[in-house]
Amino acid sequence: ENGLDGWLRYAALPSDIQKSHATPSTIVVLNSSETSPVYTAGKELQKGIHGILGHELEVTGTTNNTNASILVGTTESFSSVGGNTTEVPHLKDDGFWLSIENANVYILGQNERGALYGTFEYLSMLAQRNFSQVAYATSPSAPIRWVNEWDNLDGSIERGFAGPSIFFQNGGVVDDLARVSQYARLLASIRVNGIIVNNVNANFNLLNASNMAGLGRVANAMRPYGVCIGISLNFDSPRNLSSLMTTDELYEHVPDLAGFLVKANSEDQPGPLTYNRTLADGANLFARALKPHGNGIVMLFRAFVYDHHLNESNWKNDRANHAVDFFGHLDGQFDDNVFIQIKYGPIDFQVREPPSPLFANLLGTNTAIELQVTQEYLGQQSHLVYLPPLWKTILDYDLRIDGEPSVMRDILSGGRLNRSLSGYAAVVNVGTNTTWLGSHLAMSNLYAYGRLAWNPSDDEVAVLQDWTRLTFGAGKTIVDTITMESWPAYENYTGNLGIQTLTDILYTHFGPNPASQDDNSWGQWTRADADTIGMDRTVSNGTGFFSQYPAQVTAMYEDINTTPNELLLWFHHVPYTQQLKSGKTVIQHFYDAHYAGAATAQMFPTQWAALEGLVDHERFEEVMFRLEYQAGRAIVWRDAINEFYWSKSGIEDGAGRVGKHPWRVKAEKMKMSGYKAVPVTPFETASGRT
Ligand code: BDP
Repeated sequence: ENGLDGWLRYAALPSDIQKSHATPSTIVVLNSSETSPVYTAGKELQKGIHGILGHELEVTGTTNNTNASILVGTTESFSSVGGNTTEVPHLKDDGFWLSIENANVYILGQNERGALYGTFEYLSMLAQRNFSQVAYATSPSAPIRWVNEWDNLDGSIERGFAGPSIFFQNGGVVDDLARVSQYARLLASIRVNGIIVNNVNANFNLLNASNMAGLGRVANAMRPYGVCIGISLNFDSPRNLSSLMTTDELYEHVPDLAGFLVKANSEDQPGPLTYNRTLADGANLFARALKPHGNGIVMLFRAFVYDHHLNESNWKNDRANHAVDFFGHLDGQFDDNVFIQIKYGPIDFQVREPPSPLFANLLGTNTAIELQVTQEYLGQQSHLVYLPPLWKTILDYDLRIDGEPSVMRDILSGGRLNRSLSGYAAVVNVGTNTTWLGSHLAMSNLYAYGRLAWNPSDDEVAVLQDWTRLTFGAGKTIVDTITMESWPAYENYTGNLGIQTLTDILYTHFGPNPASQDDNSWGQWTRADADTIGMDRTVSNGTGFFSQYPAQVTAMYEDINTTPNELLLWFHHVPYTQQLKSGKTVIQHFYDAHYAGAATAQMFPTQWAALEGLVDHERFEEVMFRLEYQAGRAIVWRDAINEFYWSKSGIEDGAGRVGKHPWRVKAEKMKMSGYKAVPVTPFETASGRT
């Protein structure tokens, strides 16, 4: 088991269960060409039922057999062969109807993609030993459910932690696209319908003739799974490429193009502001090139625009304000096929952020949320962090627009603001490693992303349990073990109370480096000094960031007493001795949380050890290796952060631990044969503080 099939392993059920289950005898696939998702659905049913139940089933194209069968097709194709669809309620695009009555199974998609999604749903039930009789319809919360890959043409991946690109190498598209098809299969099974295949820091050479043809091949590889490809564009391409393809030429190769994604005027990328045009002018320019090619082809324009040459002496120039400063006044000026793609928080994929207030400022504009599956600031797949609880803090957040309920998931479904287009994007960055993300357990995040984009009200623990049953097996010990409290632990040992993940900010975004969080031009500041810590974002004394939220939210955060603890330092600048509601001081809470988080991470290898023999050896060992690493790194984090603030504030830990490094195996106590001691930067990550 090397992880390649992810959650689509179709592992055989025990033979007594296989035998006791009434199995359909044929698979009927209605109206499908070989590149259609319905055809894929037939193949997938064959493969899945063979794997799970051990039966070889025929695929036919006709319904005139009386034996129990699985029928898969669109509602339209079913009606056209005389099928009765009166039971099927209204389905949105990509939705499906699934009816299982003993061995009679009907999987009817609103479109071909929906039929494939219903097929994966049925197989997921079988693989999880769920043989219920059901009849239900489901439709997506939002039409855009995309992934973004930050792959470069040379095969490297920005913030990718699983080896080189499956799409590109040496400046062009790879020859063998087997991994691309396999990825499309995984994406279809979680109902992701679009993918941006190249980095948002886009290389204009993507648009040369040979790469256009290459993109055509990528689109061909993904099409049978209903995954449409799109590309990131560099705003300056026309200036850099002598012979530039036109949108028409691109369509010759990719007739079902999903759309474009543009990062403009951000982190040294060019954009419309460079040419004295507004960001809306820039977005509309691309949108109008796409428009003639049909509805549903969209232009995603990223809201990640900020000044990264900030000077901390002017700390009121708060990076958190920038998205609304740049985009708020443009509301209503974007064409109807433009989406503004907004990172979930106002800064940048931190371990805890409030939702971006831009969602409450763009009332007449399509928006999509940008989540991150690749764990850039969250341990880079070397730390287990199950992300959906973090995402839920955003999706369940009520922004109180005009004093009315305005829960983020209702804004994203288009319902709250009456938008017909809305959506989800996640930066995933899979690589050629057989685990896709570099870690078996990290794949739970990709799985859960698709599930939540389809239905953001799904329970994140139930989703993780489904993933676990599919990926490792249905045993209770397995399911219970993998429900770990990983995100709260990571937050506790890296940066709690809303201070953000205290990583090295300048490039790696990995290990602890709290000093780099101030004195940088990127605006990710903690404002820590000898006596105080936290960003004052109040309207009265601070950066005024709160004023970007609707009034009720502003009022809650403006008052330190109604600001939730977990975001306290995100919003307020306080003395280390400030008392929290628990009675603890800020600094003591900080110390304690770092010990608690590291203690939780120490438990992970022990918990995992219970699965020896219950899961396959290969994955058991690989996961154990990572969890042991995490346990060690959690201690490094704990001590580095605590000692940094201890040195800064001079305030002792009430429990007397800081500086003593409980449970830490120190390098200088080990026998160092062939190694020599070197000074470590930053000092606080070193054993012995030198
Ligand atoms: C930051 C990443 C950087 C990306 C940027 C973005 O560190 O590599 O280019 O976001 O989203 O988080 O554009």
